Amino acid sequence: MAMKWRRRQKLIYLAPLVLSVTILLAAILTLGGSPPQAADDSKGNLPTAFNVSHAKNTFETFLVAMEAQVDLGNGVVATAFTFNGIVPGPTINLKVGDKVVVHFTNHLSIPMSIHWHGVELTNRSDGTGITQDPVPTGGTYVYDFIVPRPGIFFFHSRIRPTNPEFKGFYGMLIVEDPTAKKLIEKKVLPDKEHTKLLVLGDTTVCKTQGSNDTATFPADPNVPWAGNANGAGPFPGGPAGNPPSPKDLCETPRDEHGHFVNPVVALPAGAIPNIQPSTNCGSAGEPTCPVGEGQLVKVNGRVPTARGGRPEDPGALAANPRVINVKTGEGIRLQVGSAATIRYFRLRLTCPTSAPCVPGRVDNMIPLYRVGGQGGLLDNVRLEGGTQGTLNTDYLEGEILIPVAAREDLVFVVPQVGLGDVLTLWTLDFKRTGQGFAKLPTVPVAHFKIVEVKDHPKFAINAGDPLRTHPAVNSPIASIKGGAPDALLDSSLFQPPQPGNPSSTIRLTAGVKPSINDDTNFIFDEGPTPPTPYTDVPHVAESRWAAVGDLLELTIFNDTNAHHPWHPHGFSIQPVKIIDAATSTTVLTFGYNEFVDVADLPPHSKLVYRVLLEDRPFSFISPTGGAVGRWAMHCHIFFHAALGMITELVATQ
Ligand SMILES: [Cu+2]
Repeated sequence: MAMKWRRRQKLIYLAPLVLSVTILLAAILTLGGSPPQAADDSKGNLPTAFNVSHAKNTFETFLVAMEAQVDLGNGVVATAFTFNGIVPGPTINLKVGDKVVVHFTNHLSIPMSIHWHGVELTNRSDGTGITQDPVPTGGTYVYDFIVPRPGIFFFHSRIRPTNPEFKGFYGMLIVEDPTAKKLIEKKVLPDKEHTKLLVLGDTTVCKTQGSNDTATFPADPNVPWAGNANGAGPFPGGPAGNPPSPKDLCETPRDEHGHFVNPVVALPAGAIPNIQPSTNCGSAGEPTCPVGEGQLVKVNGRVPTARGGRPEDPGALAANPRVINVKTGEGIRLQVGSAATIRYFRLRLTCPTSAPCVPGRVDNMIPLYRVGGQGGLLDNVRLEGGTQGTLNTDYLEGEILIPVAAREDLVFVVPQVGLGDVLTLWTLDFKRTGQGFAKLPTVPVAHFKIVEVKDHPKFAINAGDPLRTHPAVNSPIASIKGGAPDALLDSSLFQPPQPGNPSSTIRLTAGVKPSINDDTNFIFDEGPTPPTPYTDVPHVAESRWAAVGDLLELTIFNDTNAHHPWHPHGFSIQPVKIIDAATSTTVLTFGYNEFVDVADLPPHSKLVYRVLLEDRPFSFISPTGGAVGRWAMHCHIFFHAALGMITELVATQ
């Protein structure tokens, strides 16, 4: 009780500080002639959030939503939506069990929120249109929660998220795995100095009116987003024509709801266009529905340096390249997260030339080992890709697929190559869509330059190596795959009855629009007018109901031709298996335990997962909260969710 009182006192004292810090930040970050640099120079070190609390295990900070001019590199200056003036926003570094208090102020012209993606937090801090009212321009909201699980997480708006995230409104939240320190000591993992954060995204920036391109990816040897000159996707002639083009988006702009702006006023150079489709897209007088990937790949807020050639045969780097310096034989840990709205990143690390550089390999690939990601470290090191079970993953073993909103913790060993050589991490096209490849050019994501050659490798890693099962830590991930699961509640039996579906299978459909079981009615935070108060948002026929404490086994049936990154809020899941929907054959059994919050759903398949509806502390500042409440579940390709591929899990006492 004493602690609670002290907390309240402290927050009261902080109230004037919130205002002054907000004004100060806005002043610092909007004054001055030249635009500020993006958050970093693509070297994998990002600015961190400042902790104003001196209380033990407490992290208290301020985030301000604001427009800012951001230098994306290669001469591109964009007007971005930012947290505190930078893209990505400041990284929040935490330990398991930390209490987090974030004072959020919205200085953007449209309503915002913050969703703490993947964090199993108290319901009032989930940041969706069913847990809070949107924070209006000039408004504030205090988010508070405890982080119960390690992992790489991120934060973004969940009030009409498509446009804000495309414009740069995201940041990373990293909860250190408690076993990492010991594993670093044992040289199982690279140390902090050799750990780099790569925050991936993409965007489109308008050029001067009349000069925007009709092709989505114009060939230009000086910029890495260009098509043919720097290695197009697998399509001869390049991926031109994948709608909508920057010309469409910038010269016939849409408003934040996806409707054409009337009268038409082309966006100025540097503007980032709205890509959110209207709910009536495709009908007469409405823009088309498809929303292409952004024209520019961004890594830590910067467009990576261009490189000629292609992954199989890397060419010359552009002048004055931004590189991460490495030494041969070192282990490098990459913590990679995606804040893209649509794009799947398929990452491959390559040798300096077409010649193999890793002993035992006949190609020029350097394998990326997965040591963890969304739920902290794994029990054992994994190689992903290739054929897993009998599932063809459509990417090569040793590559890594980063679906929308996924995060992965990767390690590679710098091979014995020459001084000055450069390894490149590329993103290649992936068969994400119903038509196959997304028709995206292959471009670099990061470059690693050899600045010292050492004779003997000092770091080694192999698939199967123990991590959390290492004797030094002996802390394997708990399994929730055993035991009989509980049934969902039948809300038709409630007094009074509530809309809902007690089936444990949730079917993703794409008949008229992306939807759940062809029900496109549940659009709680992307529609033209999100209902307020948020408590008035109705439940729908596809709502699922369950009691806190229950162990559920849910099946997500992807009854469409495309991949969808499925994201249940509030409770991390453990994937059990993937079933081929046509033959009912299990094609992949997850033979290891991992907690995740985004799972890729291959086309025409069923993902079976377990989820334990664990309770958690109420909010420090509000008596409501805990695990009880409404938790969104949706495809994380936001425009799919916006059009109806979204529903909710209602957790009751
Ligand atoms: Cu989707």
